[in-house]
Amino acid sequence: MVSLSMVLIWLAFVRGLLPGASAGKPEKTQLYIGGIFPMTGGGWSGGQACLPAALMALQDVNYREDILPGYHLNMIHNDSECNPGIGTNVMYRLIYHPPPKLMLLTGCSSVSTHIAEAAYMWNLMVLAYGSSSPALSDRKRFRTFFRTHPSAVLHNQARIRMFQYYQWSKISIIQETQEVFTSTIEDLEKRAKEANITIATRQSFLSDPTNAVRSLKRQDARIIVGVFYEDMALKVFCQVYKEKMYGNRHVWFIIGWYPDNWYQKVEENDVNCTVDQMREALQGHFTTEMTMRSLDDTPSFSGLNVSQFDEELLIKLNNSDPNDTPGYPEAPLAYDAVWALALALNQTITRLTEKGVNVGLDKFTYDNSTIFREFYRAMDSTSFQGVSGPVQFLSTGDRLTLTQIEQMWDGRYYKIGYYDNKNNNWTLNHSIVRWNGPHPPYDRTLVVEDLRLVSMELYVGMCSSALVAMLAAFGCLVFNVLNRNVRYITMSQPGLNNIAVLGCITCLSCIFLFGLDNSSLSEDQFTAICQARTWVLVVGFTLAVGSMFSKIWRVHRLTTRAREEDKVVEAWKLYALLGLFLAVDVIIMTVWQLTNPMTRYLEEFPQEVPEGSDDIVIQPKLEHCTCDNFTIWLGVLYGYKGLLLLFGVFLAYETRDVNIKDINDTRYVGMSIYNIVVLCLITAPVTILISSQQDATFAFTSLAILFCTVITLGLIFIPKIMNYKQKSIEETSQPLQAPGVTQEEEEKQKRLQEENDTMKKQITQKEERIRELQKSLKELLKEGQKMTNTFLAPPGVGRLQATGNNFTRLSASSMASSRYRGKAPSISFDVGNETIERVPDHVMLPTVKVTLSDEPAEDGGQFESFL
Ligand code: ABU
Repeated sequence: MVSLSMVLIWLAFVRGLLPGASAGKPEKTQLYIGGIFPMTGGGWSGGQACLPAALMALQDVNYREDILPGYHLNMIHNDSECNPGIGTNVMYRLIYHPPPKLMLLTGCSSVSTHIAEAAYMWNLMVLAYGSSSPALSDRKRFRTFFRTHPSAVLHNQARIRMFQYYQWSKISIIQETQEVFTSTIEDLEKRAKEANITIATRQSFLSDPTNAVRSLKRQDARIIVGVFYEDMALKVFCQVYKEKMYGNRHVWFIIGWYPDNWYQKVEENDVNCTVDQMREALQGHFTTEMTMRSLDDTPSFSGLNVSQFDEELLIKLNNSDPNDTPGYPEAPLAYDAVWALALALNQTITRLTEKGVNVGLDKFTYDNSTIFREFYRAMDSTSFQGVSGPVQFLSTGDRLTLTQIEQMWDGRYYKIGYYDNKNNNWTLNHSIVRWNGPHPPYDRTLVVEDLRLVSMELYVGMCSSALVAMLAAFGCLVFNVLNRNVRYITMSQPGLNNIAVLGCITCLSCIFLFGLDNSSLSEDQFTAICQARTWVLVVGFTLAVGSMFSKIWRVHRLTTRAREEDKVVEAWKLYALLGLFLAVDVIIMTVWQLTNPMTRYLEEFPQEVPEGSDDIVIQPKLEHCTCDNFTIWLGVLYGYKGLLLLFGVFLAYETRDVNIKDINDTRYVGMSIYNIVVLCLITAPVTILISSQQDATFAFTSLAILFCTVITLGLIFIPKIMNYKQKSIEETSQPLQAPGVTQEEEEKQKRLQEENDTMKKQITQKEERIRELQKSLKELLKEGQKMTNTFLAPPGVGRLQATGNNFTRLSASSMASSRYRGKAPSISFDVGNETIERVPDHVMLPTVKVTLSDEPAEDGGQFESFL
């Protein structure tokens, strides 16, 4: 034990650790620097590896005769706990407790910021071995600040490059509320903007990241940059595990300077997750960190190459696991920082000598700017090969290095590439980059727009039906035109019927337009179709319903007006009425289109997640035609058409019993109007209710149009076609009018024809009656003749006695035909007190009077004859 202590003491003397170690040599002048190391506490406790590295450097510097000859460099240090308050306290103690310190060595950005901001007031330089905050690059604020630790902006350049490479254009950020991280993120935002990368959300937290992580989840963050100290990283990823924000849908980018086993310290940091859970949450995440060890084994100015440095450091760390030691990655920076200041001090001696200032470095005081100025310049121009690589300071006091990118897999970090910030080059070993899923995650949930389209089968079915109906309508039109001179057709207002057919065809063509959607149209085309189909349907409806309305109105006039001249409705008036309806349509539609043109509107439905896909959601959408004040315009149109239909129904009801021969389709037209009203009453509200179901809406609307048109055509034309078939061509094809006969004359002719027919019927009936009476008379005369032969009677007067039971006395009288020529003859029968008289028209017959009596005749019955 004693011998081991002796060896160590000897080594210490040999390495110049102890003052006065160089026994026999002139006493060295002691120089002091202050060291502020974060050894404990939260945040970054990198002092645990950096302090031994710095002490190692001091040893090596003091060992070298050519560096600071005659001086022995000492460091008085204390723990800042990475806490700005404690760090500032340590600084004051170092400053106000002699001896004066030539420089302060710091780590942990939040401490360095406070110290570096104040140090210039004591002519003190600050050299940071462990401060990454980009804020520290502000020379105006941190006038005497240098650092061997590169700025965190170098992370950002590498990150942006990665985002671009994997085509991630939307990222999210979570940060601990510390200036170091805020300034890092500000720089990241600036660079992201330049690279056209969107920051979807930026969450910050002070000590509990729970809500921030939840918020990221709510915002569907996928590519997430997290900047926080190691203790917070544990909390963040425990929450990430709980929120399931890892795996094949997420990529995390965090800081790479935590020790490799940082995630295992769950217990000591009171984190409510197991190591396995942490490992699971961290699987596949990326880290970025500046290279802190030389990439090759080139010996540094100190004589050590990086491997030798690590070996020595391990001894200093008592062979504790470097992966478990905070600050182990930064240890070369602390080693090089001491070398940098030693070399700068060395340079200062030379500079002072050159300037003829014969004052030793030990004469430095906080108000001595001479030494300070030279020291600053020397530091500014420092350039040497360190164990961390080339050490050189920019005008901002920063240092440039490569950025190293690593990925964790199964709890281990693997180097996957480097980014050369100076030359903007990068090398990425793609073969070792792994993903939790089959491909790199997407930077957002892919929202796949799914336009709900009318089913093709339904569209084809409805269009085929519409086509058949249109052909049938066309057939009706042809029939009507070809037989326009057939009396039966002529008397049914064929012109208006033709217009009704055209209206039906127009409405049917709407079915083709209603089914057109995004599958066949562009957005602009759809907007055009929106306008077109409204016009087509409105005009078609008016043509069909308006022409039937005109017809039924004419019949109504004909049957309800008392005066003959009021009954007459000239044909031009019917067409004018139809024209009026169309004009109202055109006015409404034009004003509508000009003030609130119809446009395409996409109705969005709740998103659907397809089975087996985490990255894609389906966003169902449905195209509609709409405009501003759509309901008002619809109300105007429905109101107008509704009134037309309502009035049409009234007229149809009023004329329901009218059966005017040759205005032969009145009743059918009325029925058509009823049918249209009923279908419209059903269709209009139902289509509004089911408007979100494209197939149902299309089917319902199309069927309504089909029913309306087909029933209308059927009611108007089937009876005509049947009638046409029944009647012989000779009967029906007699031309009614000579060419050149006016419509008015035609009407008059029709009325006369009707009257003539009615009278003919009456004549036929009367002729029949006359025939019956003549027959009866003849029989009576025959009977009379017989009786005259039986009984004696004076000439001209006969008396006869009936022997039958039914009547006992019969008298008959007749007048000589010569006396009554030109008057209507009559025959009368007296039965009891009643006389029955019949006067046949147009027949010149003698009057025979026959009296029937129940009483027995005194003379046994008498027959009087005037023949
Ligand atoms: N690499 C450690 C940096 C620590 C800090 O900037 O606070």
